[in-house]
Amino acid sequence: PETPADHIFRSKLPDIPISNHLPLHTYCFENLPSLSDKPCLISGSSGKIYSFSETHLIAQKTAAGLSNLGIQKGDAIMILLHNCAEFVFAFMGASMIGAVSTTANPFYTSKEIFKQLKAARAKLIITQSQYVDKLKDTNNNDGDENFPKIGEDFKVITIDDPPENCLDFSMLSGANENEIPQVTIHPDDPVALPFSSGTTGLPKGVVLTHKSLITSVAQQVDGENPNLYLTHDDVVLCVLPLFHIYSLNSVLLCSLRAGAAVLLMQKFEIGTLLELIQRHKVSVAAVVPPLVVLLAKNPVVAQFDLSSIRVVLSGAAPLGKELEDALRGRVPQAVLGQGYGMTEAGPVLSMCLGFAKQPFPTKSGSCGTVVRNAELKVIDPETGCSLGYNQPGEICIRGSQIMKGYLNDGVATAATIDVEGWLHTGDIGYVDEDDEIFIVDRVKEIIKFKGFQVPPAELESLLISHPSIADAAVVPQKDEVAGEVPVAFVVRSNGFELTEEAVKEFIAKQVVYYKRLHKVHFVHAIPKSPSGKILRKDLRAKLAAA
Ligand code: AYL
Repeated sequence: PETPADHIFRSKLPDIPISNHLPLHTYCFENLPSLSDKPCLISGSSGKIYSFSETHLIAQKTAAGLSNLGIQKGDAIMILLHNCAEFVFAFMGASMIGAVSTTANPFYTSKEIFKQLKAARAKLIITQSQYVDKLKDTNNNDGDENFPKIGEDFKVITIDDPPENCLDFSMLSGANENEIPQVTIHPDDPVALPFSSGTTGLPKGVVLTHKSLITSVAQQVDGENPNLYLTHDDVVLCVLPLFHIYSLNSVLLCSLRAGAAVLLMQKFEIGTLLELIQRHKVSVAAVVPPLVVLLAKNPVVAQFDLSSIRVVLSGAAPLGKELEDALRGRVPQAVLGQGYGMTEAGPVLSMCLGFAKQPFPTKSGSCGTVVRNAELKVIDPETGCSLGYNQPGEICIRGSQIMKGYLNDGVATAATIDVEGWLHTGDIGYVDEDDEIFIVDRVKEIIKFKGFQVPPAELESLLISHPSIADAAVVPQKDEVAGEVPVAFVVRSNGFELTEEAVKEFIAKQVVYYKRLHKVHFVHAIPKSPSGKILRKDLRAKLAAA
């Protein structure tokens, strides 16, 4: 129970009124009248520019088109796309008819896509023709007659030439915007359904409502002194994938709201990236630590003019002080800082106050200060008691921005959001005397490969399904390039035939590239607690000692 002694940390910025009674699209396009002809989306590959009014109009047409295809309020669609304008039209269009977008990585295997498709009960997938084969993969239906089929159980729309049984995106974007059905959207209705494994277990649908996303965006870019100050003149780099909540929220939604242009990059390539930054005079760059490594260390960077960059925001994984300082040499004019987020938290918990309109001094290595209109506490993981300044413990967050819960999973929801409304992150950190947050460790299972989630439970269940594997555990190992990589401890069930290569291959066939095992250690037993929980700390310690 909460005691008066609970130590609660807050932003240095005052709370503000937040229009979180609106539907998300209404909020994001609220300033449309003053923005109409300003560039909104810039396609990095084609150079095509969509103004704010064009973006809004095509999103409305897409809304009508989705409705024509039978998508109704409360239905889910899956966006299986790299960064492109159609991603934005689909997401905003779905919002306009009260539908929910579940976003997924186009590099996912067929198995991973179908798991999410089924869990989200998505009725339509928007993708590129090259990925359609994965959507009709009959190899992973396990003989199930009821396995979802294209055209029968779900529709497929492609943004390029549609293969057989698929529809062209113009079916959506060419619809009549006057045919959008009248729907009443409640602030607690879901609008986005990213998947995350949270602090434990398999990936789960994270229900983010209109209210949660508006609150999160407002915490970043609204108010007289916004925490993340974006203007109509900014060009914001969108190279991180929009299917991940970091880019969707802090890049796309924040830019739409603030009237900044978004430079969409379909795929990452360092030369193209630098060329685009120079050509479009990118002023705000959202990055992840591996990208900071490239920008700080790759010699090719020196050949480009990066003087337009005024803000570099890094998030999704720890950014060391040394690396931040190394980047400073390359973009001396820019403010560098971090955002700290978690999909379930809406996602942003804290943001560098050096990005504010009237900035505060900040320290290298800090993850920023808790966002406004929210409460943060640090608890002793053992006792649950809240801790004061400079004492590391589990970070908890409370506010209207956090998820409504996990989709159809009350047990996992209750294990993450307690009865007082605190969301427990599984991250260990402390708040220093200047209210800056430093993350020092993680008590949850998740492995982060370049900021991407690798859920150990998912790999463990695949490993155990192998006929020659009796037991398995997957833990993170530190890695120079990726931050962390997954490695497995495996107990063989019959003799010694099973090789490391065979195990790696078995996993690699079933998962997206960043979940592949980097090493397999064969052991006689997996260390477990009396209750049967894998003692991950012991395994991590074993790796560190090796
Ligand atoms: P998920 N420093 C250290 N660890 C971090 C940081 C950071 N700056 N940001 C995220 N993490 C870790 O759900 C942490 O363990 O969301 C956290 O619980 O894929 C986990 O990643 C969550 O992983 C932003 C900035 C969103 C960051 C994000 C992060 C979304 C990642 C919006 O503006």
